[in-house]
Amino acid sequence: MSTENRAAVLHGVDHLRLDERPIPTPAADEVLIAIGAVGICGSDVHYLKHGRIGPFVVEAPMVLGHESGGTVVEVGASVTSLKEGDRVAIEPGVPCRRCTFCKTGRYNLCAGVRFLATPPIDGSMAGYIVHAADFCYRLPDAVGLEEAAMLEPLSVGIHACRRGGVGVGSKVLVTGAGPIGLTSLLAARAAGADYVAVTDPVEGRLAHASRVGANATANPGSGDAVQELAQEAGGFDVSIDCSGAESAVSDAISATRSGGKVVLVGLGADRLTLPIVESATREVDLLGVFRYANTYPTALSMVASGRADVAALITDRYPLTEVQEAFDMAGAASGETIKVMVEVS
Ligand code: NAD
Ligand code: 572
Ligand code: ZN
Repeated sequence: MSTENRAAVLHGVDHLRLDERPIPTPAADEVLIAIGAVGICGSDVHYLKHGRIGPFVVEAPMVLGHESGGTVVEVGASVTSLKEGDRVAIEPGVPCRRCTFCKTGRYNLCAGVRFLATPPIDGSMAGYIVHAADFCYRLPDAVGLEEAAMLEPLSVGIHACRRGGVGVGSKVLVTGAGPIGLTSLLAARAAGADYVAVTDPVEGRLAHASRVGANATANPGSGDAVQELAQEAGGFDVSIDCSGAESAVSDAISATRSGGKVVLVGLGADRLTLPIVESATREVDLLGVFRYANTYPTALSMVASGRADVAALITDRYPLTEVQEAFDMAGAASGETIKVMVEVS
């Protein structure tokens, strides 16, 4: 075990630095984890570029990263579920466990959740972190640490599909082909969807969607492309917006069959002008998504069994020493880049 703990610390807008941090000591119910791989999420890039997301303001130096996998190097006094040497996926949000939301299983809605790399909580882009043992999931040998990191964005896709009731035979529209749109596609496929169409204005992203299993793709900028997709499908049972774009959510409502569901994953502007009368009178339900709950075991099973090829979404890799370059790549608006992975040890 190294005695160093180098961490990617956000000090202010466009000011990311590798700092040396003390190696933390696990509490009784925690484990100390040597981090192996951390995916860069759009929220990490947003905090770096703007120093905040809505009311969440970075007011003190904060370690970035919340999509991570690593190896347990020490266990707290009361931990029996894990041992030194276990490789784990880290679920980044640890809720209070006591409120009504926690007690009824909707712990993603807990107001007391501590989520990695959401201010003021430090993230996981570091040599070592401590984490609640029951929010760490032991990996089978066949699942690597990069795939473990990918269980996090896959969880968002699984939760979106669950919210929309995606199942065997569903016809699904995904608007937005970034990492979250593509994990929603993978999750829909794994849940048994028959037909998944994906839209995005960026051709390179549509090409990636086709490679990982989209049945059809369309550029929303070209004529009536989304309407034509809807006609071909006979109306989508479930549409999942993963863009936050007003026009995409509008398209999603119009493309969904009467009685179907639109799942709002993408978060863009605070207020959107939408065809709300159409949504109401055709009973197209609009459903919110806030992260996920109870998804990690399912995500791990999907990946371990080969039903969700999350590795196919990893387009770029950098060592921690080149973390600035990694963020430059993640922030560049390139259709070729989907998920940038930072290799820590
Ligand atoms: P991303 O920016 O990489 O992907 C968004 C994609 O939407 C881009 O490829 C963009 O070209 C595309 N897009 C833009 N306008 C479009 C349109 N009119 N029609 C179709 N596609 C369009 O982001 P991501 O990391 O994939 O995340 C997607 C969204 O999900 C973001 O808004 C993010 O904040 C949000 N998110 C929400 C939750 C949640 O809990 N609700 C969790 C994770 C991410
Ligand atoms: O993987 C979790 C995740 N959640 C995102 C974005 C990216 N990754 N969300 C969008 C921002 N919200 S938030 O409530 N917030 C900054 C805490 O606006 C959380 C969900
Ligand atoms: Zn994220």
